[in-house]
Formats: sequence, C-alpha cells, structure tokens
Amino acid sequence: FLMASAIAMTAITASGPLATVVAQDKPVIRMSTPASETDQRSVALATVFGPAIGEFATYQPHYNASLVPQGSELEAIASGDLEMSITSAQELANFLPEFSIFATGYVHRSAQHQVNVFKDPLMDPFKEKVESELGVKLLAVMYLGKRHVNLRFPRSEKNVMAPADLAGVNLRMPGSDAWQFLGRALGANPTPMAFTEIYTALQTGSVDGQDNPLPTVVDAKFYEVTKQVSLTAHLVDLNYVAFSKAVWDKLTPEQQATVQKAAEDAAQSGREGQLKKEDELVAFLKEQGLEVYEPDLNAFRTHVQAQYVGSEFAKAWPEGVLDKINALAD
Ligand code: KDO
Repeated sequence: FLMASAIAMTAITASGPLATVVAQDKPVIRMSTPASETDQRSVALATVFGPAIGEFATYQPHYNASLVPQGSELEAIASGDLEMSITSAQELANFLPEFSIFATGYVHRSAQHQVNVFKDPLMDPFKEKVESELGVKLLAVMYLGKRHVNLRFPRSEKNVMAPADLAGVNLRMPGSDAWQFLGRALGANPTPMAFTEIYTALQTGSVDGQDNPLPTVVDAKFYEVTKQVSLTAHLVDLNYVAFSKAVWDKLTPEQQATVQKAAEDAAQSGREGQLKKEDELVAFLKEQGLEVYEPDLNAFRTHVQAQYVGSEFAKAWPEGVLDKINALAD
C-alpha cells in the first residue's frame, strides 16, 4: 500500500483514468454469509470490523447468501472470488476432517469455552492447516449460540423429551456430512437444505422442523411457522472469521494487526449481543405462542455422545485433543 499512497499523491493533481485507479486501489473486502443483515454477527462486523479497517480497506458485506451460496465460501476465497466469510467447523470439516471435533454435539459448553479453545495452542495446527491448504486465515471465533430443536408440531402432537421422540421427524440440517451426522445422532431423520430455504420449507411442511439458536429462530422469523422449541442445546455453535491469506499477505504488519484486532473486537461485540438475545428470547417466543421447554438433557447428551464414539469423525480427531478441549471448559 506504499504504492497506493504514491499513486494517491499523484492523483491529487491528476484527473480522469488515474483517479479511477486510485478509487479501485483500496482493496475491497467482500464478505459473504447466509445470515441476514440484522443477525448479531453481521451487525458486529458492519459496526466494529468495517469501520476499524476503513483507512486502508473497504468492508463490503453480502447477506442472505446473495453473493456465494452457503457452503461454497471457502472455495470462493481460495479461488480469489471472495475475501472473507464467517465459516463453520462443519464447512472446514469438508476439507479437513479433524475440524468435525468442533462440530460435535455437546463438546463446547459455552461461549467462553469456545474462546478458550480458539486461543489455546491446541488450535495452532488446525489454523496452520487451514492457511496452508485452503489459503484462509481464521482470525477469531464468533458465537452463534446454543442450537435447539424447533418444530412445526405443537407439543401435544410431538413432545420431544428424548432422542427416541425425534424418530421419523424430518429435521432440516445444513448440507454437509458433519451436520447430517449430528441430526441422526439426535435421533431425527435429517434433511439437507440451505439456510435461505428453511422458512418456506417450514411453511409448506416439506420439513417438520429445523435446529438453530433462539436469536436465529427470531431473526429469520421461523417462529411464525413453528409451534415449539425443545431446548436440546445439542451444539454450542460457532463460526470463524475467515479471511483470505492472499489479501492478508499484501497488508503491512500494522494493517494486519488492525485487521486481527478488528476481527476479535467484532467477535466480542457479536458474542455479547447474541448472549443477551438468547437470554431474552424465551419470553418473546412464549409471547408468540410457542411452547419452549427443556427436555431430558442427560438422555440427549448420552445418546449423541455415544453416536460419535468410534465414528468415522472421531477417527479423524488428533490424539488427545478432545481431552484438551474438555479441560478448557469454564
Ligand atoms: C444454518 O444453516 O442453520 C446455520 O445456522 C449454519 C451456520 O454455520 C451458519 O452458517 C448460519 O446458518 C448462517 O450464518 C445463518 O445464520
């Protein structure tokens, strides 16, 4: 960007094409997500991350998967068609199977536990592999929230207290193996589907339910087309702030430090916003007429954990990492 400022200085006295070169020279950081503009992660990135890097780069968010379809963001970054996304461990596991450990039911216990894990040295080999194999830097961990089972049926028709109660329930889960496995481990019949299609699928009954944290149930208005939430908390879910390594490598060390801090600050702000909403929204959902209740958590935890033992996923986990994660629980 030294060059950019040299051009900029020339441009003060120049006009025409050179001025255009200057305008384009500040890199545009396109961020694509299936999330809406009002999602807490989107809000945090737009209000904290974007302004913090504004001096040397332009943050350009694309919501509702309008730029890149859900699940294709990492390939888009690798091929230079995208600079940033909020990716999931499940998406990373498509390329690097060991990431399924962070997508496993009942492993992370809380938002703070996610931060402890992300900052621990256990994470270094994971981060390095994402960089060297996918050309992506994982800058920070964002809190999505505790995922619960959200169904179209009233509780009188389907009372979800234990995994057996989900037998035959057509549960929309995001479209990757790690997600589908989790759906089956819960006892349901998982159906892969993009996030942006859920509302209509619930409305028309082509699925019986979906799983997401309460802030998403409210933000995406799923409560308008569902009748109950069983608070299974089967996944304390996260996203990573994913940034193009090719773009990163062109930044000065000062700019890199600014981007790093901006991502961490945005993640912190988003985490606070999301936790606050999770607390408040049970009451809101009840006001909307939904039944919100706690199932037998022990039954769910035991059943889900048992499905992972000896699974193809567990075989990909590096030795000792699960114990380290467990030891970092707050
Ligand atoms: C979803 O598709 O259910 C999911 O919650 C998966 C997450 O990894 C994340 O991509 C999220 O959707 C989107 O950001 C929309 O909130």
